[in-house]
Amino acid sequence: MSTDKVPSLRHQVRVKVGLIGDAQVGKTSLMVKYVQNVFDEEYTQTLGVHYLERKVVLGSTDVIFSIMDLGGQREFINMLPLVSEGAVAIVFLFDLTRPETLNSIKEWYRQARGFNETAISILVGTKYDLFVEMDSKYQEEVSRTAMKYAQVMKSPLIFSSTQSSINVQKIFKVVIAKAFNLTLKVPEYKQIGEPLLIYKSLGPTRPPSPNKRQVHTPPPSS
Ligand SMILES: Nc1nc2c(ncn2[C@@H]2O[C@H](COP(=O)(O)OP(=O)(O)OP(=O)(O)O)[C@@H](O)[C@H]2O)c(=O)[nH]1
Ligand SMILES: [Mg+2]
Repeated sequence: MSTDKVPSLRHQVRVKVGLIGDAQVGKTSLMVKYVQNVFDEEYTQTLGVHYLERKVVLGSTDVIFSIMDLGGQREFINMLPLVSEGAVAIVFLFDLTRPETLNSIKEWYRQARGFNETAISILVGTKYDLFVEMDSKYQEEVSRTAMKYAQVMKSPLIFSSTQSSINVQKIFKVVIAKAFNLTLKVPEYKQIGEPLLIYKSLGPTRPPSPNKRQVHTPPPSS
């Protein structure tokens, strides 16, 4: 029997994703959970930019997520171009228990857009596990405000909990669906009080050409 290696016909696509938002909203936790499946209760401030990769198999294509997470302290703002430029998607994160972090999104969005006009943007409210325990009036107010922001930003809206593994994988599934114009079979959650997952009516339904989004598809290796 021949043991010759069959030449690989797999395509590889690199998808850069930037994670942006105020300090302690949970950017690093989300990235580490998605890539390494661990969660740490303890806070370690990100000094500058933190980078991790994860491969996702999509039919005959390997999607390599290059995830860049920018420390939320203002002193690292000079590294915003490094995280934003060439990104296929920028995920804007705010802490659902701290409304001021949602307010900050306006400025993060304005500045990141200055470096990248074409990236898909996604708005993510973090720490849903804590939020769901809070006063229902508060939950309603924050949810409605977040929905308005998502509409203005033309962005899918996702509430997630890294601690309780809620909607973490789905954030990246939505990135792939939007970037490659694929239909996602994940049900939406649109009712206030639920971990919101609204992506069908928000964000691009037909993305610009892959070149514009800077998705690099090298020829299959043989
Ligand atoms: N309860 C709860 N805590 C969380 C969640 N996600 C993150 N945290 C906690 O929030 C704190 C801040 O998380 P980080 O991921 O370090 O925040 P960051 O946005 O990277 O912060 P900077 O690096 O300063 O920009 C840590 O103590 C985490 O354990 C979550 O989903 N639920
Ligand atoms: Mg961090």
